Amino acid sequence: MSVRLFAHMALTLLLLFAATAARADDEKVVNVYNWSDYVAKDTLEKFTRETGIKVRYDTYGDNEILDAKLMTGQSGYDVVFPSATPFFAQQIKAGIYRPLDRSKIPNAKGVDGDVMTSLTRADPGNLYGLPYMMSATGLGYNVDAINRRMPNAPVDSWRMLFDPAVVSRFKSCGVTLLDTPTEVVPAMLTFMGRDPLEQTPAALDTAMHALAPLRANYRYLNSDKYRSDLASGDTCLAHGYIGDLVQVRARARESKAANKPNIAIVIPKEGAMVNIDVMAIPADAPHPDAAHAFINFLLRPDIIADITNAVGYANAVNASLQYISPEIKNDPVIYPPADIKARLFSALPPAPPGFDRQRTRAWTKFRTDRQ
Ligand code: SPD
Repeated sequence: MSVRLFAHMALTLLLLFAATAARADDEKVVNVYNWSDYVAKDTLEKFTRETGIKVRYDTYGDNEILDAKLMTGQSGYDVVFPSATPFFAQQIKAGIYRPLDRSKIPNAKGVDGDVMTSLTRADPGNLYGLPYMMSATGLGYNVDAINRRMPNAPVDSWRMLFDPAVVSRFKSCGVTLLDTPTEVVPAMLTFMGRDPLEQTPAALDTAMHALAPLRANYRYLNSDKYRSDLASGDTCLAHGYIGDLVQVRARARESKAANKPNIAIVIPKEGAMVNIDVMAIPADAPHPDAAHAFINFLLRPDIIADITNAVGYANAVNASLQYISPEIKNDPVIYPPADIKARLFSALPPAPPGFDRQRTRAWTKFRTDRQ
């Protein structure tokens, strides 16, 4: 063998080795994009300690933000957490997810069968997602601020947000709405006694017409900021995800402030939407093995119980109940008893063609119209 040929072979081998090593090293990372405040303090650290896989973690506050990133493609994320309907369902149809390899997620066996069945509405055959956390959407309010302004306020009703004679009483202490029509429109339709899941131009028009004159009563529309403002007493009434409101209530209770707010949480008596956020892997995820390992870790009963205890959202792993604190397990807004469950409705199915754009346009106009 000539010296030249030998040198060439050696170089090729070296390059091959370097490429394999880089790939292996690369697999030691998982890029996660999740809702804010949706894991326990030590979840990511524990995962890295046990698996050697480093977690790069980003957060968002709205399905719309995640959707825009995923639909553009090459997000670089390995695990994402969309809400089952309508977002995850639509994204599956767009072909942006990779089927899960269940042999790499043995803990999926522990997921509640009924929850898996209800997920088939979004993910027929349960191919692409596994449930993470579940919650209704409702109201959180500052008990003293509301009582001072309206002693007999209908606190168990959507009237608090949508009845002009009621919500206008709270304008001065700060009322906020979630910044998504997929939550606000169904809530308004429920309040009006209509089918909350109707996605027709007529239903959208009805809801938006009722909302328009109320706009000046809402200090802002945002799906993240309301939590710190309600907890600090800067606002007094918020439309929010129940788990987030549970965190607000805990934060307010722990506050050292002399005038710390007393926060109450309500699932309105007229009915409320409940949704499941799922874990899924984008088709172009750079580290699919690490992604499977991460999902499997999150589904471990003790790990997901720690998360439920920390974030105030219910999970679907039955064996986790033994690790969940009695305070959380028995909280009727987190694990609702049968009478409350009976008034929850599942989230919106995918919208008919063209409707999404129409709804977004109506929402953008509402958001910017301050009157
Ligand atoms: N901080 C976590 C928020 C999770 C909210 N889930 C959204 C459900 C949408 N219907």
